[in-house]
Amino acid sequence: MKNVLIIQDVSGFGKCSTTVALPIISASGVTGTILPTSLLSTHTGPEFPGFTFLDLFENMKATLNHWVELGLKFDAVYTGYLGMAEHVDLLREYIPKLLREDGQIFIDPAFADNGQYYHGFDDEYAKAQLRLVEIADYVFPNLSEACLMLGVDYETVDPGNEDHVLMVLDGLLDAGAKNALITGVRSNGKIGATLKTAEGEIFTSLATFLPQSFHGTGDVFASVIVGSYVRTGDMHKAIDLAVNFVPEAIKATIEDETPITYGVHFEKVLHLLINA
Ligand code: PXL
Repeated sequence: MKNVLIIQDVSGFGKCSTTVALPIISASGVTGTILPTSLLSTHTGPEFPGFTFLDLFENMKATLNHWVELGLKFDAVYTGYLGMAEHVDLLREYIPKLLREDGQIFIDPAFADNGQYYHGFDDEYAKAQLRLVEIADYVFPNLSEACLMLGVDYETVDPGNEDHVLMVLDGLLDAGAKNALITGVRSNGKIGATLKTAEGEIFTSLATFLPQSFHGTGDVFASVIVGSYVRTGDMHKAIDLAVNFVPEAIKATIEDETPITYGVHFEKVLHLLINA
């Protein structure tokens, strides 16, 4: 059975990062092992002022050393929200020691949206994430994260303009990613993602655009791709699955009467991932 090392924060309430990645990867038929980077009461979005934050750097170091001593090896490593730029050097040192020779590294920078950094992040954090992009087999930023990492003005990039999207993808490949995927691209009223591979292949997948937006959909999207790709080895299928899964999760959330602060109810459509 394949085993993915998920390196993200644990936010107790609000459904994002590890609490999204683990169930999605399990439903995909892949084991998830977690390395928590930080522990928060909620995510850091504006709906939860006063959130708690505990950095777990020392515990990460001890855990990684323990796993190296045990000789554990993972089929893939998937990083998301870290919380501190200092984590990057540690991960660059330890990921190669824990990854099988044919293993894959997936990097979801997870630090910005709509051109704005999430609470607590800045240009230094974007630069640190770019150092993870250097070692990525696949990197999955949204346009905001890609622009902030590459020093491109977000306002000048149109997610509906293929040339603009390709320019940003080329920037990520030049930064060292073997393959790059931009999420949130738009075409003919639809929304989706465009992949550019090391070989120069371009693949776009689109689905219905729903105007409602929920926190955590980026984490849902990346986790579906990682789970599906690690199990099937088919990246086009994994992207199609993720692009279509997110609107299904949003529709299921809108039908529910819980408040928007409860996040996206991906649990209602997890069955779409079983044996997919
Ligand atoms: O969904 C990305 C994410 C993950 N973890 C934490 C966050 C966010 C986005 O705001 O605050 C703690």
